[in-house]
Amino acid sequence: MYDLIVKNGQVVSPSSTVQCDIAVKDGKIAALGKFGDSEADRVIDAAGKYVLPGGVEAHMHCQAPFQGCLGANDFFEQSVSAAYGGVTTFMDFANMGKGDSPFQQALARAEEMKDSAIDFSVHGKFVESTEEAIADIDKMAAYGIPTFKMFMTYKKEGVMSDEETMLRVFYKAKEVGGLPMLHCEDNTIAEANIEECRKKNDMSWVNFAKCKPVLCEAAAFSKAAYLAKYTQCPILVVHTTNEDALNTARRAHAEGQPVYVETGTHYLTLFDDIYEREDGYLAICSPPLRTPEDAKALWKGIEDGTILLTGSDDCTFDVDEKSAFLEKGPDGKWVQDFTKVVNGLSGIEIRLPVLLSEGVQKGRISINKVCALTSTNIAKIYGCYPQKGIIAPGSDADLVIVDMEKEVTLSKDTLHNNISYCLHEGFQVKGYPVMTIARGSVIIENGAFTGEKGAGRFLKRKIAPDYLKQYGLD
Ligand code: DUC
Ligand code: ZN
Ligand code: ZN
Repeated sequence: MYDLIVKNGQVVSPSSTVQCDIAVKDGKIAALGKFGDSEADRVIDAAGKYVLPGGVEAHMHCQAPFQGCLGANDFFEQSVSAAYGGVTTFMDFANMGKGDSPFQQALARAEEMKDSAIDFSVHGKFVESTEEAIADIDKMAAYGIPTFKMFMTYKKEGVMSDEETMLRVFYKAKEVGGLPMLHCEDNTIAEANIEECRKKNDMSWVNFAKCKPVLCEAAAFSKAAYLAKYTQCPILVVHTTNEDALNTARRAHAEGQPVYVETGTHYLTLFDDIYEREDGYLAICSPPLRTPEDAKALWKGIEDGTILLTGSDDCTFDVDEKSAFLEKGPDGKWVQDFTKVVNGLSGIEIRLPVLLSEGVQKGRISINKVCALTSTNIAKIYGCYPQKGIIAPGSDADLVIVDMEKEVTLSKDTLHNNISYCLHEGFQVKGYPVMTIARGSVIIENGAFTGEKGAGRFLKRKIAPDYLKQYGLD
């Protein structure tokens, strides 16, 4: 007797869409095939709908002290919002300052995440390369934390890794089967530009984007790719926004160099014209929003396989945090100073619908590609495949049922985070997750959360050596 059967759905993997039933027992997928209703305690009819492996979100910053702010969701709330967006596993980063132990901070982060309703994991973070810090890489990898984040900017915030740190982490990560993750923006370029704006006394939202242009990101991407080549270490570059950076990745891929590339749905759907608005500060994030032409290059990068992953980079800074350090002038308008605005946007709940609607419905990509970009590829490269990321016997029964006919107007009122604005307010999507199942339990159904606080488990990860040696996830 099975616990659950999801029947008649179109079951999606990166390489196929097949109509079949999914039988679930003890939180795992027991079998695929054709089953009778009497064979399970509960039967869900997914006729006319698609069933995808639950989303894996490996890039978010929840309750992460940054630029004087923290974010409005706690980890339980974050997991509920994620689940509404079809996400059944998420990962966050250790909070790090100089002198902290990366391993201890990663463990502390895992502890903070334990109220989550969905499974979770943690990435290490490096801000310096003391002997003790580097030695922690062994401990993290052995514990099931093989991914380590480094920022190539945010020097003033005290979280930038210099080149020495990057090199040392790369060498050690390579030794233990680890994968460094890079936020690529050249700090020197950004700071010099900010200084120029300061001299001209023009710290407008628009100038924020100009201070961190495409080449600021591409220069750092190139540096990271060459250091990775030199050390023969695989890397993953997060939130890539432009063609220059993608071309560096393409050159690396042509040589087989494992440089994995993520982009964010905000870079596909939101553009830098928002910075011209009075409330443009709400869209301040790093890298900044770019142009529609840059977004076109990203869709091309997704189509040709240069970009294999998507992440939301979710930060739930509400209006009060975004504006906490700003002042209003005599005209009642904001005195624009982008250096006083915390960087970050929300988006964990809308990654899947945006890709279904802007990607599949508009004929840019297949639903199989959406499966790869939101789940399978992420599980593979972050080392939790095939436990996560695929609908196959033996895998966790993490499923998201998608109705491609469902139309939703994105709005702060339709989303489930604790923030009172939505940069996609009024954005129409067609194709939406309607049910989310995490390890066999239905956690979103009929628009309601039916999961449990604390039901999520810490996920130990190990990356397949093949993915680290040579570019590609096959
Ligand atoms: N970018 C953001 O916009 N926010 C958090 C950190 C980051 O890299
Ligand atoms: Zn970043
Ligand atoms: Zn980030």
